[in-house]
Amino acid sequence: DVDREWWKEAVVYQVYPRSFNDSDGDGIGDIPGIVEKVDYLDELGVDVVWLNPVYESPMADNGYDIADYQSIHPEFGTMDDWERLLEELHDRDMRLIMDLVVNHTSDEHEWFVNSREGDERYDDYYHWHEGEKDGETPNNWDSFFGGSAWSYDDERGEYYLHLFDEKQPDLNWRNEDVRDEVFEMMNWWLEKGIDGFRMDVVNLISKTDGLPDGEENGGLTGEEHFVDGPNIEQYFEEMYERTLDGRDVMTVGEMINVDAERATEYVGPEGFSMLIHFEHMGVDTGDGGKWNVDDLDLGELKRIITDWQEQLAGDGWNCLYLSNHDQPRAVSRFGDDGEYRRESAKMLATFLFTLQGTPFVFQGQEIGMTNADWEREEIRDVEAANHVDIALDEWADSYEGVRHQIEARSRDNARTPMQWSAEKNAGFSEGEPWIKVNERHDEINVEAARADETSIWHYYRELIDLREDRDIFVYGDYELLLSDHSEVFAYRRTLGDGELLVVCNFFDGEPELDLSEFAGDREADLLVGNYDAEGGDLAEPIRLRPYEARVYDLS
Ligand code: ISL
Repeated sequence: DVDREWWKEAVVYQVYPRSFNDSDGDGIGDIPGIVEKVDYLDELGVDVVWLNPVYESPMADNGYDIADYQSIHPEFGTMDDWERLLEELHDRDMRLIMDLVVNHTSDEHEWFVNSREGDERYDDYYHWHEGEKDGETPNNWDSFFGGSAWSYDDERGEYYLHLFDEKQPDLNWRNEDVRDEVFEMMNWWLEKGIDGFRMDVVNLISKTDGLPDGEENGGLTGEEHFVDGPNIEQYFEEMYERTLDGRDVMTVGEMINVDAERATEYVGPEGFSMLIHFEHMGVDTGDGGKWNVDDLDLGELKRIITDWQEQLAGDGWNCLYLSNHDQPRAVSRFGDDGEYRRESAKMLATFLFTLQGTPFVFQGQEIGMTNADWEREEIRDVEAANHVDIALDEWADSYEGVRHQIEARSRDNARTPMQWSAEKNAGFSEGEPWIKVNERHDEINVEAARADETSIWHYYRELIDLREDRDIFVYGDYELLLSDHSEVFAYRRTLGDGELLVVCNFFDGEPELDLSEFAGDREADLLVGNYDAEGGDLAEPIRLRPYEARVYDLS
C-alpha cells in the first residue's frame, strides 16, 4: 500500500549540456551531442534526464541568464534538435525535465530591454529603484555572487535588483503580467510533452514590499526579505493551478535555506514533488560559508539526512544528491580521490541509492570524476572569478592565497568536460574545449570504466537495477542506527516483511562494527557492497575496510 509515483521510482541523470558532448567541434557541448549519447544513458539505466538551461542566452552564468525562454541557444542547436532529443528519450521510455529559471532573466531579455527603455507596458517587470549613480544603493542586500544586489542602469537612470550576477535582473513577481507571461511560457513547454521542471532558486521569487534593509549578521544580507518571501505560497498555488494541475509531471524546486520542517509545507500532492536543498552541502565548511574548506562532519551529515528522511516520510519525498553543476565533485569532497577513489565513489553511490527518495546522478559521477587544478586564467565560472577578485581585494596577497578554495569549491570542478575516453579532449570535442579538460581523463573515462567489470560505472548499474527490482529501496522506511558512531553511517530500511541494513564507512580507517543487535539470529545476505565480502551470521563483530559499504538483506 505504498503511494506509487513514477518519479519516486526514477533515477535522474543531470546533463550539463555545455560540457557533455560536442558534436560539431566548436568546443561547446550541444543537443545533437546529447542525442548521440542517449543509448549510453539507456544502458546505464537512468530514467529521467534533467537538462540544464539550453535557452537563448548571453551566457553570463552559463545559461541561467535567459534572453528568450522559447528558443534554443544556437551553440546548443535548434528547436528541431531539441524535439529530436525529446523523441529519442521518450522512445526509450526515458523522460525529460527542463530547467525553469524564473526568479530572474538576462538583461538581454526583451522584457528587460523594454523595461530599461521605459516602455510603459514593461515598466514594472523588474525591481527598479531611484538613486544617484555611485551613490548609495537602494538597500543593503547582498548578491549571491558577491557584492551588492543592486546595479545602476544608465539608460533608465535607476538601480535594478539582481540577487545573482548584474546580468541577471530579478523579475517582479508582484506584477500580475509577469506571472501571466511565466505561466504561459510554462504551459508552452508542457504542451511540447516535457515531463516536468527543475525550478531554479524558486523560493526567492517573492520579495518584501518596499525592499527594506536586511539585518547584517554575517550571512547573506537581506535574505529574510527574499528567501520564502511574503507571497511565496500564493505564487506557488497560482503556478500549480495555472500550469501543473492535472498533469502527471515531476517538479523539483531548488530552494535556498530551506530546512526539512519548512520543506513539508512545499512538498506534496499540490506542491512540489521534491526539493533540492543545501543543508548537507554545509557539512564540510565548518559553518564558514561555501568557500571555507573544513573536514567532513559526519555527525552533522547524519543529523541532516535523518531529519529530511523523517520529516518527509509519508506525505513528502526526498531528492537525493551529492553532486551537481554548482558543487565540487563528491568523490573529491566526501570521499578520497587518490588511493581510495574507486572504493569511496562506490561507497557514496551506495549511500545515495539506499536512502528514501529519488537519486540524482550528475554527469561523470558514474565514473568517479574528480576536482581539477585551477590556474587563475583557467577559471570560467562567474561566481569563482568574483570570489578571487574579492579575496585579492580583501585578504589574499596573490592567487596562491585563494587557490585552495577555488580548487576545493569552485563550480568549475563540476563543469570540466565529460570524460568519454583517453583520447584528445577526453573524447568530448574535436575542437578547443570552452573549459579545461581534467588531466586525469587518461585514467578516468567511460570507455575504460565500461571495459572493467569492477568499475564504478558497473557498480552504478548494479545499484540502479537493484533499486528498480526492489520496492524496499524506493519505499522502505528509514531508521538511523549507531547514531554516535564517528566513522560509520548505518541505517535500516523496512517495508512489510522486508528489511535492509546499510553500513557506510565514510573514512579510511578500519572500524569494528557490532551489528548483532540489529540482525538477531537472522541470516544476513550481502546484497551489494564495494569490496569482496560475505554475508551470513552477524553475531560476531565485523571489520570494515577503508570506505567500505555493505547492504545486507535481513528479510
Ligand atoms: O551554491 C551556490 C551558492 O554559492 C551558488 O553556486 C548557486 O548560485 C546557488 O546554488 C543557486 O543555484 C542556481 O541558481 C543560480 C545559478 O548560477 C546556478 O547554476 C543554479 O543552479 C542562478 O540562476
